[in-house]
Amino acid sequence: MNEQQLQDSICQTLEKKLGTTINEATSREIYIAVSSIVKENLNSEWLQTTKRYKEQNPRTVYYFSMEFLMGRLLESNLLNMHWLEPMKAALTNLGFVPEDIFACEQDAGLGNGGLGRLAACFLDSMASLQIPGHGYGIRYKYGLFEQKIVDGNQVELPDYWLREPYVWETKRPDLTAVICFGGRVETYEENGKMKVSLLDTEKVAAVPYDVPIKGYNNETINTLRLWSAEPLESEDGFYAGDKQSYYDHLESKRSLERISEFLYPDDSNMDGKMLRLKQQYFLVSSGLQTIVKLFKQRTGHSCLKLHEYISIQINDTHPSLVVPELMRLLMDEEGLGWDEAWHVTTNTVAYTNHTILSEALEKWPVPLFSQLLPRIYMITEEINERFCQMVYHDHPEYRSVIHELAVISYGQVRMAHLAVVGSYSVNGVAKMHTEILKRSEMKQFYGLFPGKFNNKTNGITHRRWLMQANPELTSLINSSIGEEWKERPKDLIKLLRYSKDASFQEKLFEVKQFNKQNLARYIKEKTGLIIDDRSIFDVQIKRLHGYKRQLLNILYVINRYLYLKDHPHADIPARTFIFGAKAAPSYHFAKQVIRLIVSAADQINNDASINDKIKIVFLENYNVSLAEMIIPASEVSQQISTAGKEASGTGNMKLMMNGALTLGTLDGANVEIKDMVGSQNMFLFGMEESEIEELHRTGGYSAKSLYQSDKRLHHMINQLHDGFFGRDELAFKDIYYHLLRDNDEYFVLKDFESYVEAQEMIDQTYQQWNKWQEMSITNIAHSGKFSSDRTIMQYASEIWNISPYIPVPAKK
Ligand code: T68
Repeated sequence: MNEQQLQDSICQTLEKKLGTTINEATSREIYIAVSSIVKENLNSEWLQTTKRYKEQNPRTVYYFSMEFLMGRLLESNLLNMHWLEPMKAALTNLGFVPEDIFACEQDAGLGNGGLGRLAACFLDSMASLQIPGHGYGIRYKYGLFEQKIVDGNQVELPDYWLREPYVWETKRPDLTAVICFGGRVETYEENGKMKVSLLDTEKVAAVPYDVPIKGYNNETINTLRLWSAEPLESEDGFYAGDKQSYYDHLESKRSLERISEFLYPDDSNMDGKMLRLKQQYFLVSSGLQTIVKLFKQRTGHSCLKLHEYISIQINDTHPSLVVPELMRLLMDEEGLGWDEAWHVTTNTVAYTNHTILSEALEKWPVPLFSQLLPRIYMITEEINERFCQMVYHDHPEYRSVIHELAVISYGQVRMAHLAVVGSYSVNGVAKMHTEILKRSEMKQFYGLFPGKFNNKTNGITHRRWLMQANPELTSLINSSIGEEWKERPKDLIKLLRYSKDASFQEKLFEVKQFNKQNLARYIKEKTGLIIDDRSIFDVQIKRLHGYKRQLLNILYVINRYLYLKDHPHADIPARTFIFGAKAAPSYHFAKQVIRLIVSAADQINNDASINDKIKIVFLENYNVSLAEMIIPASEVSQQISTAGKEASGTGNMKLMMNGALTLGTLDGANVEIKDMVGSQNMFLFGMEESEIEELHRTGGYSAKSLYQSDKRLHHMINQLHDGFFGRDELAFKDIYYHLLRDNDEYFVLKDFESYVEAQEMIDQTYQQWNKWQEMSITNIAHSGKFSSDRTIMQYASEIWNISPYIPVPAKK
């Protein structure tokens, strides 16, 4: 549709569907009108894709994830439909600001951070590459909490994102699955065969809500299917009046609905909560039931061939129950024998690992697991038994460590072991991460199954993170190297020709200024703080965690402040330090770091004696939409995790693609950024992973002696204890103890000096205007490698054995 047609359509929709006119409509009503026009258009193409998949029955991948951090969908749908420009024009003609209309959409925040956002980028890439691939997740009523800062502390508010109807979803009650919890297992013989039945279970309905995932510049629309727990109505809808009282009956119905009520806000500490295990089984069972049913309908084959048509990629261990649940369905429902079912299962499931932090490895206590899922537990025990037998007989070299490898050990079910044993592929998310898995965390499994292990370096969709978030940079790129890069992001490399081009540099600078002004306006609106748009915009935006070392950043800022107080006329450029970070509600240390950042901001932003050389901004409620505004305006990208701890990182890629320069350690995908741009185009610092390993091995680090011998550190750290920045004394004593008493687990003090040097390099380089622009262009030019299109192509060819769909040209 062109601009005029869109305008007419908006006016008509307002009248017919919303009973209002263009003159009276609120922004929200305009948003509803526009998104329903878009949804209607998607629906017909969606049907076509589904029909095609039904007819051709291509090999399909299902991406199982407890998290999909989708953010807003209107703008990305418009972009992928090629309607973005005409729609913006239509809205402008009608007297609205397009960005204000887009902002009426609630973020779908069904994820914690990188892992959830990766799943969303992958959906975009699968559809854009025409790969038959669908997402299966949970339709949480409450997404990740909304963060507010009250009196310097993080406060969590519920994110009731479904308060208003969600335009993009379609409820599919016809595809409802029934999920059974608890009960008891009975075995009996029938025609000489062992049969199993599960009795007296608690049942809940899993109702799917489908969201269309539109590919860029093509006609493919895949599906994100989100399952919602609803009470299972008896056929006539009445209460049958058995053992329970009517009120108990209602009460237990309510408790079943709670299964899909909220997303767990933990990004690493997996403290075994019964409800979370319920959620995991709920997702896995509803997804698998549907897949098996559809497979039989479409192919008419027995499930013996399931793996020839289907791959299931599990996003971390959270959906590992696919292994025993698929075994259950194949054996108990489809009548396959153990060996047949095991062959199918272990050729269907592929597992992605996202972390090596031991506290994030999921384990479930046997009593909890076996009570909630008795049949699944039986199968898991059998998997464990057979696996241990196999190791004992076939790998005598591992006999002495069988207990370390076992799926069930020390009274716990270990989900990572279940995932490795029950899958045909295990991948890490960056080269370095995969190497660490092979070399240390999963060394023994790698010894047993070397062929399963592979690397798939993460990526991000350049459509959302460049074309949508940064239209000004997109136009600049188009006008210099054409538009092929949009479908072949590696073509961004052609920008290298312009790295020293004065006119291109000037234009790039203008684009950055434009985006910085935009962000500065937002900051003023939200916080009242006035930011100098010529200062360096230095950002660290990610979940708050010890290993990500926001503490190192803020300690450095404090140090810079103390220096400026002593040297008010020092010739260093003004810097704005921007933070966005949510802390898990129960993560006390992380919350103290937020408090420290906010307290330092309070003091430093209001100290006139440093001539506005430092501003600190803590932006509340960091989420996808906020990221879309911050990233295009960023100049320094802080990726400063303790080496060996960040599996990959994806913010590093988004920022680089928007021209920010990385201040980072050699960790996760930073290593591959360095391989692309060279260390001369980044600011690297800190110990390398091997050095840290060595320190761990030798026990050769004492944070206390460093503190005692380094005057600068001594002075700064004492202030944490003495309450200089606190509202009360001892406000930051836990940070103080973390550093000194607990020996600085993440080597903040150890890396401090090297970090300061890298920061000084940034100050110097920023003052060499041309050099900075050249480095920035070089980073953008090399960022094509980090498009999730590349990642998905690798998953498709190396794990899923799926080729992109290439439509047959119509006959003339
Ligand atoms: C992140 N993991 C990695 N986990 O930390 C990051 N965990 O390095 C990587 O780039 C990203 O995954 C994508 O691969 C997470 O985001 C979680 O959010 C999480 C959620 C629940 C439980 C455990």
